[in-house]
Amino acid sequence: MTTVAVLGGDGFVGWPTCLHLSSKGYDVHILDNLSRRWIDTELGVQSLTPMDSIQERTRIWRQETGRRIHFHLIDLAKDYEVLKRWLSEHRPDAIVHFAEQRAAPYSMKSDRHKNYTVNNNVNATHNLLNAVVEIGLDAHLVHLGTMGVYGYSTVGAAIPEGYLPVGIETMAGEQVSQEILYPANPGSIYHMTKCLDQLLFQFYAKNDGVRITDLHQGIVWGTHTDQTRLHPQLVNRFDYDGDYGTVLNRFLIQAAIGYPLTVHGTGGQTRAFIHIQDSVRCIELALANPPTRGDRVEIFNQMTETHRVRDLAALVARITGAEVANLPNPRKEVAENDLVVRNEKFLALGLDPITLEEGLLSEVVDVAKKFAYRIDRSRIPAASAWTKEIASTIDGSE
Ligand code: USQ
Repeated sequence: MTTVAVLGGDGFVGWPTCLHLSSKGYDVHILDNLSRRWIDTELGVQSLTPMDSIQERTRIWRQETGRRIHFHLIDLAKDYEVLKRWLSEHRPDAIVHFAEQRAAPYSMKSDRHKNYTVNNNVNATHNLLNAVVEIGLDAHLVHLGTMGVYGYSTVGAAIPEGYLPVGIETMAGEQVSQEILYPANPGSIYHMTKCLDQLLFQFYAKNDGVRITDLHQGIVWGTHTDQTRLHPQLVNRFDYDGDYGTVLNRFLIQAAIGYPLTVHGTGGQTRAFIHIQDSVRCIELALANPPTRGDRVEIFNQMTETHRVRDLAALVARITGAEVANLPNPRKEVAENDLVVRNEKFLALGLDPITLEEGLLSEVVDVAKKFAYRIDRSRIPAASAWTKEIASTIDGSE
């Protein structure tokens, strides 16, 4: 049986990944400090869906399927020695690393939130790499990165999967070509930490031969997977608030409760998307196709389609009859951009993408209607401003 450690296995993509891998026969160990639950408490919000404790979730999974998922309360960023001891005792074959603060607006809330996000994310990744090398563990490390490392320039050229071929002229006037890591261009402190992660991976792959796959994931939408549907207590978390809710899921929840869809600015931002079911399938595919020791970091673009924010709002409005509101944008980002992304590598491995279709969109609206009584409407607006200037403009407009 292949043992996989899922770091951050209690989160929005982590939990359905654990269920998916367990159903595929992996021996799954969750390492998590439950920080996401503490942040809910800090922000005074809760998942739209009622979530049980992690221990209760794993108990229900065992009851329903006979399979065990183990839980270990470990803080990767703070407890280096505990992490190292756990890895040397369990020696997992593979490690999936989700254990980072993943919301851009949360990372921009205040100087404290910036520090927390940088310290937590960079230390977690470095502690992990450091420990793996120190104990001589040849585990395949699969990291959940982000499409946001590329940035959203308006050039319009297709974004390759991680590496960019560049032509350079030698001193002798000869043209040579070289592949470089695509230039990092983060749009938030959170996205910046994922850019820093990339450098850590490059170094440890080169210096110590660590086998690493970095998944540059787009915005996840949807809530259920085949396994979370099995029992009400296996339900996934579902964020709707202005910090953790992501754009399409927010629009669907807003539509369900008659709240005007919160489009930032003109809604000309184009982003990459992937359904949660495809997200967990991609992680399975990545685990099944590890790089060889000594290879460079393997990078996949984990997305299936691109959409413009205002087009998504128009689609949700058409299906549900919701109104659209164009709000001042709290973020510093390009107002209008095109986005073309290469994703052939997952398609070649057999990914059959789930694309936006009304049935799946309506399913999310139905989930939101079912739990609408849990929504605090005052937590819907996105209140984290990217700069002090933007904060004063937004405050002034209210
Ligand atoms: N937006 C709106 N209205 C809203 C919320 C967002 O117009 O109510 C806009 C934002 O201004 C932005 C776009 O929608 O232009 C995407 O925002 P988002 O909150 O859906 O996504 P983002 O902050 O980029 O972060 C999310 C996840 C993050 C992941 C990233 C993938 O929280 O963990 O890495 O998506 S990506 O966007 O491809 O970098």
